Amino acid sequence: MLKALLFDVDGTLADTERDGHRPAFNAAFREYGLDWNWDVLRYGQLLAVTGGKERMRYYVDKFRPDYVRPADFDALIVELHRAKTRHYTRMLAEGGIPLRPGVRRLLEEARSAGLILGVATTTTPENVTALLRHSLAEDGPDWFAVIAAGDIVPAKKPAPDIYLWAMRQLGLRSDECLAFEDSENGLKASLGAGLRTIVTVNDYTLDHDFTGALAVLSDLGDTAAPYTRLDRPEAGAVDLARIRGWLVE
Ligand code: XBP
Ligand code: MG
Repeated sequence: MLKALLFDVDGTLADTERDGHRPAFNAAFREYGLDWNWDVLRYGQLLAVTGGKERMRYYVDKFRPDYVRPADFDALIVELHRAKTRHYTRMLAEGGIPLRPGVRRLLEEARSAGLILGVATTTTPENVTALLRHSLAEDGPDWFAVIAAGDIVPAKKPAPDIYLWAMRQLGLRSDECLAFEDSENGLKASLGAGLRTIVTVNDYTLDHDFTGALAVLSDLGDTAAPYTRLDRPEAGAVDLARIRGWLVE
């Protein structure tokens, strides 16, 4: 029986990567006088690595052989990441980033139906809270029984740990939950945790391998703007009835 819906955040609840995290990283780099600048294309390559601190290290390793690391490089990464979180949460508070199509509708339906909602993400807890508060509702964070985020598990997605942690907190088994993801790394994590998973793609993840997903969709869709299903011809709006149908196919 379906008891809980577990959501990835970045790219799934909202398109936060290109116009949220990316400019926030760049603002932090400028603040620290670094000549690092991540354009849209480069950021797409950097998304191969989840986690902001891990992503900055990967950038230096892979793309900046010219950069001479200071002795306190580890501390610098932590500071940069803190600055980036500050810029990101400020940007959310100032303008917000809208939720993706159908997200609010499905969250509201699930809540009224008594399903448990949860978050399982690689991003920092403050970022999740800020997004839910500014883009969903003032009490948005309280809609979720568990917010599993950031460094709470050392091994980030594609490792399944963050999903396993969230399910342990909820006291639920994987067959009682359903995951929502937007990327190959995210899908690996959810499948690795034994979760059936609905994928909604975005510009950065369109060409990812989504083998094993329950359904691969353009987005969750709304009646006025239906989703298209990428793994077979189908359109509509994802609601609980449709999800339950997919689960027994
Ligand atoms: C997204 C990520 C994160 C964000 C940046 O993960 O990989 O690293 O890009 O956030 P998910 P932080 O899709 O699982 O939410 O800088 O806070 O890590
Ligand atoms: Mg994601």
